[in-house]
Amino acid sequence: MHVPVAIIGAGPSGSLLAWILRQRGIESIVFENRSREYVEGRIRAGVMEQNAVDLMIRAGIGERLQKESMYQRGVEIGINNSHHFLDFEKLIGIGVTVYGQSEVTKDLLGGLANERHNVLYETPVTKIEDHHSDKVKVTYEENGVAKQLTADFVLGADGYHGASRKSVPDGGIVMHEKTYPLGWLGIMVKAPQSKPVAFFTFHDRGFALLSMRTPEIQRLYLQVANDENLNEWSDDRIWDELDTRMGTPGWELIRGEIFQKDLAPLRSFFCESQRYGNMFLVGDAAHVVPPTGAKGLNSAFADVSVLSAGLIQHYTEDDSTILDNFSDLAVARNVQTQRFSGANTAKYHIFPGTNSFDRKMQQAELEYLVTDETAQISYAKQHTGLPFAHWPEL
Ligand code: RFL
Ligand code: PHB
Repeated sequence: MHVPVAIIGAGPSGSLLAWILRQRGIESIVFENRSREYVEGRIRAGVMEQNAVDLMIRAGIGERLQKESMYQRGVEIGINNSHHFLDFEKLIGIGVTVYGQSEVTKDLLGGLANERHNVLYETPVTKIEDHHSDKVKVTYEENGVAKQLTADFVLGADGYHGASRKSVPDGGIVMHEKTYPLGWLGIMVKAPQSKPVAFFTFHDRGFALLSMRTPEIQRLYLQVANDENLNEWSDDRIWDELDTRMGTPGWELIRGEIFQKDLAPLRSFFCESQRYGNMFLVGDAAHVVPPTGAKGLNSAFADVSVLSAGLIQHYTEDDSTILDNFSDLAVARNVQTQRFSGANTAKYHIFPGTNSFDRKMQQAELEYLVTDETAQISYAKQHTGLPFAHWPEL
């Protein structure tokens, strides 16, 4: 069998690519290692940039997002228990949107299912070969049986641990990586909102973040070690630690039932090229950022915007200009996102080996940010997201 486009991974990147291409009549098949329920239930990102929101809306899959998402006009920053509001809306006329990644994937995978799109769940891709030919070979495992097809293009949207990037021979793509001895202990909580915006805190006991998913469901994080034992964190210990790092007189962090606890180790990683022959890499397959900047899902959607624009131009106008520029455009944006996410991580976290001088400089950096309007404008522009280089014609 030969298909125009084989997409590996049905996370946000792969499912949005399949959805957009489908709107323009470009046929694709999607391979997903896990079940649909698993992908839809994966609690991850929560904050979307306006461009990511607009892409969903333009693609005709943003109806529920427009109804149920929560717009936020800025963020709050805590510096050793004093709270400061940065009003992005006032500074640059734009805020961010809260809509859980699990809602994004439910919308996209639901949309694809309604249109009977070919998404093969629990069907891992095991091998990709002949990247430089116009028949890239994909081997996958369906019900335990190895099968093969060929494609004009393979889109590697299979996340950091996926098969697509690993299929590139050594040296085929230059990669850069930094791991941190830090993790985020995340909780999902049934409780009303304690603040109308996300709250990032710098504290002598480490970083903490208050975010949200819906008016009734809150998402909170604590900086811990990357190999932290979650069994040592009772609900009471988590709440007490959050209170210590976030609390201030006159404000109360509202507690509630914790219905999920998870640990996310922090990582920075990117590929210097997002193309190898006729295979393109998008989203976490090509780059991972520490979550402090809320950029992972948004960078994935920026990649998808340019790549889908390129594939649509290629198939409908027989013009490969955008496709041929995809990798350079994607990498240029993603390097900037790495810089912002890394710098934002460095502002707040306590790193092993950090001394009192380093901590005072971190604090001074944040104090400058919360008092200087020029610094705030620059921060707001980066937090709310860089432009997308191309948009698909829909
Ligand atoms: P995903 O979501 O990892 O999806 C890849 C899919 O590929 C499948 N797969 C395979 N399928 C077939 N064959 C194989 N061999 C395969 N190998 C893997 C996997 O099962 C999976 O379904 O990558 P994608 O689509 O590129 O999406 C990226 C985002 O998930 C990620 O960047 C964000 O979640 C990052 N992130 C955040 N991003 C934001 O923009 N805003 C946020 O607020 C935000 N918060 C976060 C985050 C990530 C976090 N963690 C857990 C790392 C908060 C956290 C805690
Ligand atoms: C989240 O809501 O999960 C979230 C918000 C902001 C971040 C990271 C994660 O920077």
